[in-house]
Amino acid sequence: MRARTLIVCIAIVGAALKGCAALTSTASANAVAQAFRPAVDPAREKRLEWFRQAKYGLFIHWGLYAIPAGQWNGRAIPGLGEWIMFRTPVPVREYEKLAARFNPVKYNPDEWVKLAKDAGMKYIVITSKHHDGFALFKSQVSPYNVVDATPYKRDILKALADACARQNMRLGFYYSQAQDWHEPSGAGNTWDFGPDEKKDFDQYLRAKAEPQVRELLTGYGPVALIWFDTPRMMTAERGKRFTDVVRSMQPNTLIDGRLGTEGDYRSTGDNAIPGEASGEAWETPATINHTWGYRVDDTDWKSPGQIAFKLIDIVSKGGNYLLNVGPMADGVIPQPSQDILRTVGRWLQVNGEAVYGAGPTPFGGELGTPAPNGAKDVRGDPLYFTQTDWRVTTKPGKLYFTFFTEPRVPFPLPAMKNAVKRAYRLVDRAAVQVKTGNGRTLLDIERPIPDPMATVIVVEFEGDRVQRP
Ligand code: H79
Repeated sequence: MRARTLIVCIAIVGAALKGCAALTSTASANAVAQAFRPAVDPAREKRLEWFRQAKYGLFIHWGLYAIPAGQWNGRAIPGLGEWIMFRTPVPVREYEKLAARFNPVKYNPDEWVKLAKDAGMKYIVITSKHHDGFALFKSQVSPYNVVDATPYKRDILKALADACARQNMRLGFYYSQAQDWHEPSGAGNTWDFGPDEKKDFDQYLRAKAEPQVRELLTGYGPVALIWFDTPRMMTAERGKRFTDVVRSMQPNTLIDGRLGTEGDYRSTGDNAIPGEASGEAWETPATINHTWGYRVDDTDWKSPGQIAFKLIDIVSKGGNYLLNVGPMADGVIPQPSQDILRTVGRWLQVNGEAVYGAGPTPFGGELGTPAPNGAKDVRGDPLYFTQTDWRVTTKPGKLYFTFFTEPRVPFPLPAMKNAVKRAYRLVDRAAVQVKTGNGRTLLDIERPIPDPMATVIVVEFEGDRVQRP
């Protein structure tokens, strides 16, 4: 797929478009995303205020699957690390034996929160229970949890919630509401329990999923959000039972876009970045390599530059970036993940003004163009020829141009009616000359740009918002 993408890029994009380009897809046709239908709701807008400012969060996938780390009986099981029980498949009676080996003595939640802070991330979302059914918190309704079933015996989430409270970090919980491969009536485990259609799914929801979500909203302080996933068999009525639990217990807690009924914001597909900007609140969950749960053999990390591009790209389209790490079974986040996050964090320390609280591009031409003939990707979403050289984010009276490659000089601003007051480099506030030529406003950007990873030029203009001609 990647090789083909490259060839298509060179053959078509190279001829048709200026600058470097890559072929990506949008998530707009994603079935999950379509379940979300936003209506104007002042209470929701209020709940979303922090989320719209935050822009960048840390996703953590951790559970029993970190022990096999992608290998079962010496054999590599392809796919996502956290899906190993399904893909092998492993019977419940065998998989649950992993709990006796879960003893993450190096787990240090204060270090995890500090890492998120150093990375410039403003919220953390951790798997409280993934599809395998194992809870990282003490539960009264199922003994299949870290306190009752492991030698570690301590509540992972409580320790993380305490560390987040100490360091003023927002914390949310991923909860797999529909799939639960440990339970006879949960969705997904057909190898032990037969087809889903024959299960008493509501029995599972009432006996485990709903009460566990209640537990998460009880013992862990303010919960920033609940991140539901894969809404199989989730009717609107079933979804509403979860909404009622969340709203009645913590009215400020956000609900993501994958519950199966309306949530507070749109969730794109996994790793799917839309092609265009949107004013609604949305979030892309994404991997830093190719798996969510730790796999010993997945060392294909995205570079800090790639992560920075995705972050600015997403912010310029109005969204949030929820970037994942998969800690190892001993409680340590893989060093390469840490290094990558901290490198991007150092860039954000200087350039964060272009990210936090910034709005989407008022232009859009810089994002690229849809592929001709309505071409679709494997998901069925429209293909985009994405431009990768620069992006625009905004605040009242300001435009932030982030350049990922050396810009063409002089750089012509996209057409706008507002007069430009001044321009400067964000890194050192050095003035950038503003000229006009052929009716265009031009920036005399000094080359080479000071930060080869990405350099931000701030353009101040008359008025609050850009007026297009
Ligand atoms: O938690 C992470 C993933 O485990 C979860 N969402 C992110 C945030 C997720 N659940 N389902 N999926 C992602 C889609 C999974 C698709 C596959 Fe498969 C799993 C492809 C291969 C294994 C299911 C089983 C579809 C084909 C075989």
